[in-house]
Amino acid sequence: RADTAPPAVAQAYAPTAENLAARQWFQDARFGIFLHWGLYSELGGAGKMGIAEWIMDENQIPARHYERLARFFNPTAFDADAWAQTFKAAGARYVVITSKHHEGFAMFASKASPYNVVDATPFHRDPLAELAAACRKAGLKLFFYYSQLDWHHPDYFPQGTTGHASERPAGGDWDRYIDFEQAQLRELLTHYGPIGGIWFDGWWDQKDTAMRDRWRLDETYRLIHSLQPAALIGNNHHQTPFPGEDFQMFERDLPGENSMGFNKAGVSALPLEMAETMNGSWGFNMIDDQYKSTATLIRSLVGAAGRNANFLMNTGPMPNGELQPENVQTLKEMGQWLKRYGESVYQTRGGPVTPRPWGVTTQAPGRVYVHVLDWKDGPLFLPLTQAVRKATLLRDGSAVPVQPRPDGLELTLPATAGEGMDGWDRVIRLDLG
Ligand code: FHN
Repeated sequence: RADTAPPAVAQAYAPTAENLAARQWFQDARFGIFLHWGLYSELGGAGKMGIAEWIMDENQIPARHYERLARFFNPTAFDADAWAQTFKAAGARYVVITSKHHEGFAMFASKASPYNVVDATPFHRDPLAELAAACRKAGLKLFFYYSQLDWHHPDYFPQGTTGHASERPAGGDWDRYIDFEQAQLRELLTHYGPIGGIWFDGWWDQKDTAMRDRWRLDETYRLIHSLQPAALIGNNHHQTPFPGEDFQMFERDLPGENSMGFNKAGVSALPLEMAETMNGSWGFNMIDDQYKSTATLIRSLVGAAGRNANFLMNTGPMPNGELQPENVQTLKEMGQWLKRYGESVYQTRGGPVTPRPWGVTTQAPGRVYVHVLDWKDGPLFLPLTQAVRKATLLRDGSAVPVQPRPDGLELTLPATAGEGMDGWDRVIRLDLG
């Protein structure tokens, strides 16, 4: 079967007015923070391949041994308000946190399984409840990541394509697993106030098995939308969106690019999002110090906006519950850039000019922003035929000479790129009309 065929159970879906409004909000937001936090965070990426949150699979740790990590999970320095303030100052408008990753451990109070942060750890606190309250106070929307793949639940059977076979039970009741998943989603959608949405991952684990059509996606999506119609559903299945989904994400790729080898799906008409790491890992990785520079991350944010997509940037909290200091510094710098240049990103849409080798454009009513990311010298041609009333360099408001051409216009860029953060993206604002 073709990878892109929707699952057989899919039915038609008509989003509600609240949901459509939430999609607009989502697109206006443009910048979110992703958090991978779980038992794996304690081990700091010391697995065979260093993908921190995959250590259970990488090292083939049997569930009965891995479970012991819960006894030591005690991130007493976790301060949800401090996190929310850091994200807010970075210019983010929403937060997505792992409520359960592939390891199967619930980072929230769950009656559906004792394998959760409140019942199984000495911490006994519900970090998602604390974060929900802090985000609400700070004016950030909170989304929950939820892994459909589960290396711990005995009914997650047969094992899928990830290969985590170590001491897995040799049988299981798949429908019981889906009931469990839905029970946890019900908890997430009823105990934390209005949430931004559910960010699914792990469906791909069973895409090549007989279980592919047995996820009961329709039922699960209907449950979510009936509990919170405005909650947006996205599923990182790397395929063209299925009915019932409200946005499409691309993992570590700008929409339409496929440098990772698994984002083969076409770009849909739904709101878009690109998820990216700050070093090479999603979960906290103490041995990976290949941090991307602030300039690189801003360029990804701008590249995403120019392709009409949000930028969801990940950080992996440390075992004590604090954010990594290296990441906090970068977040601060992103906030400084967004303070100056935010109008060219927030509440814009991609275009009107399609992405070019030199950069991208974003637009808002009556305005176009030209983001010049790579340019050596000479005039820059823009295939834009609308009349331009005024062209200004956003960094200091100085006028940019515009020369009309029959098929567009030519901009004369300043001879030098700006200093420091002003040099990451030369933004020119065109006022139309
Ligand atoms: O396997 C996961 C991975 O650990 C991480 O959560 C990323 C985030 O987009 N998604 C999965 C791979 O597609």
